Amino acid sequence: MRTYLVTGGAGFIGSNYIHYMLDKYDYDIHIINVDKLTYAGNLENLKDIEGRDNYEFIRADICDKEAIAKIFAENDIDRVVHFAAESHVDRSIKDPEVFVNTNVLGTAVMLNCAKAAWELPDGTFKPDKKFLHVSTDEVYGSLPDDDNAFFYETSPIDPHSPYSASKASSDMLVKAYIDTYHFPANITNCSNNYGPYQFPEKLIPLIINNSLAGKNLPVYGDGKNVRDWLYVMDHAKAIDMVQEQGVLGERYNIGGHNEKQNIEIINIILETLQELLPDSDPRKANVSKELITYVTDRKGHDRRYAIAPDKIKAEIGWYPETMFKDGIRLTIEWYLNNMKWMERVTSGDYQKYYEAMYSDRK
Ligand code: NAD
Ligand code: TDX
Repeated sequence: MRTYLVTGGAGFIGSNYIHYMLDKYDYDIHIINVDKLTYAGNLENLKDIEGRDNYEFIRADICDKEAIAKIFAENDIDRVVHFAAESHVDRSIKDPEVFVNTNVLGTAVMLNCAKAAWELPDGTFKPDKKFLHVSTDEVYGSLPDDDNAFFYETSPIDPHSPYSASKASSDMLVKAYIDTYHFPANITNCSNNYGPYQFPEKLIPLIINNSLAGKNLPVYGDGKNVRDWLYVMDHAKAIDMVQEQGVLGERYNIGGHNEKQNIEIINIILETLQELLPDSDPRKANVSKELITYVTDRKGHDRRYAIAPDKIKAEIGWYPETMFKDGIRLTIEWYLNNMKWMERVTSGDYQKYYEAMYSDRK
């Protein structure tokens, strides 16, 4: 039975990945979820699997060398899937330091502990040990408004925000371990994810939540920035396929050729909510294009992201299975059916954060 060490498993993508893996492999794998539970970590995302004897949660900071080394010492880890990170660009603009700590130093700790646990006296590694570093398309910077421009694995690394700079740095550290030690790792660079359990600081859940509450829908700049949206379960599947079928040492882009302007996304959400909410639901009257409010642009706002997924398709056979029209419907339905989750997440710290982030936007 393979043992997985998943970092950041209480966050958005990590919790969806754990669900995906336990659905797929059931009791054939053992998962250890290591998460610090920052504002973005929510164990409620995993409450349906609590108590399974092949799933275990350990609260730890990936920057804590001793805690991470102890987990490797006490368990024969076969796979590391490294999600844990500070992930929100706006937060990184306000407070870059924690991004450097978690994303760069935390990744260094993970690499070092895995290397120490897996390395043999002759400098080679124990067989069938693999580390997958989950990264982002934002490391490639920004594309022009040109429908034929894409990010390839060979595109220059050109990050702009403190978030993407910290992720690019962590990618480089993984590359250095691969190049220097032949460390058994892969890097994946994925486009914007959407789906259940996403923290409502990110565009899609924020727009769903604000629409239902009749609050303004803040659009940064002209609303024409483009993101390439991928349903989170398609990302989870890609990670598993890269780890099991990818060539060690290689980087794989993950994305679905699903580029949309932010304003298009907002309009689709409003239309879908209008369709899904029954006339008897008082929130239906709140859902209106009149809520759309253009606000001060994000500093250094990347214009367009678009992934060329040619390599992962040709070499591994992965392709996105969820059409955006289906994925966004499933996502909105999930939020409508889980309003208690949303209420708990948006109370407390998140509200304070929201005020701090938006009070100075006119
Ligand atoms: P998230 O913010 O929802 O979750 C991050 C998780 O990491 C949380 O559970 C948090 O508690 C945990 N964490 C943070 N700091 C930690 C630390 N020091 N020690 C241990 N745990 C810590 O993020 P997400 O959207 O799920 O993203 C997961 C990964 O995927 C990140 O590495 C991110 O860069 C990458 N990624 C995200 C997207 C996206 O669209 N969300 C796209 C591509 C890549
Ligand atoms: O209120 C908003 N208004 C708005 O116009 C918010 C929160 C966002 N936006 C815009 C900014 C972006 O162009 O929407 C777009 C998407 O914004 P985010 O949801 O903040 O995502 P993004 O900045 O694109 O980064 C996301 O995708 C790549 C994740 O947060 C990263 O972790 C991932 O690496």
